[in-house]
Amino acid sequence: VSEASGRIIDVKAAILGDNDRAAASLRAELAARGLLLVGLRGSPGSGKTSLIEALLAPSLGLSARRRSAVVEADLESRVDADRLEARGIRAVQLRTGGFCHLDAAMTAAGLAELGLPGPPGKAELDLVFLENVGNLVCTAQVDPGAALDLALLSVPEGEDKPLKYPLAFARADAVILTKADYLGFGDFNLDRFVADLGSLNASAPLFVVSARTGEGMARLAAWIEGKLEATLAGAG
Ligand SMILES: Nc1nc2c(ncn2[C@@H]2O[C@H](COP(=O)(O)OP(=O)(O)O)[C@@H](O)[C@H]2O)c(=O)[nH]1
Ligand SMILES: [Mg+2]
Repeated sequence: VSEASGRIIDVKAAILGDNDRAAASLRAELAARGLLLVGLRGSPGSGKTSLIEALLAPSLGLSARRRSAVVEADLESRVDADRLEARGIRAVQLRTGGFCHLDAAMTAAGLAELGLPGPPGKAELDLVFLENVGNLVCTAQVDPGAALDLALLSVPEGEDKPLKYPLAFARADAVILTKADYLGFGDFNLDRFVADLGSLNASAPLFVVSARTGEGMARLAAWIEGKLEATLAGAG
């Protein structure tokens, strides 16, 4: 039995290894063209699409200064892409057909729908948001090839989630606490959340935001803008 399960683990490691290589090469190619791909991960309903809408709202300036688009991923439907397009945001929808995460090949397929990466030289877009399937488990295990990995948790989900889903937060480049407008109405313990996050991931900045009130959005948009400038400066 242990030999059989050993073989299963080897297969998983090999598949993940292949994906890691594909994700790294996609990331390098996009960086060379000056395109910033920002991945978002979080549970269903954690506010991923709302965060993208808020960040690309004309009032923040990110969408005015930068050519942007969104790749959406869900098990089924075009709901999120339609929702973004209704707001004038260019979006393509990937249907994973039951898969609980995006891998690098799926990301590349979504980018191809946007005509990316395109011919050598500067990309035609500066900024693409990649909304992963709603899930805190598989999305943390499989690298979709984004340059920035944002892990979202919404206040109603509770402050204990980093302890229960450590990988989801440990590998993130930034952690976004969404629906901050609910802080103070329930029993979310922000101090405990910050302490637990710090023990899992000391380097990721935390952004406390609300798509409803706009709280924290300008700071997050400015952080992304800084990453965009670094990407453009480093492009070959
Ligand atoms: N109160 C509040 N509700 C929010 C906020 N952001 C999203 N929501 C709501 O949460 C629900 C799920 O949001 P959505 O963006 O679709 O989540 P996704 O499944 O992660 O993409 C929707 O009803 C949103 O209106 C927020 O900042 N505050
Ligand atoms: Mg969504």
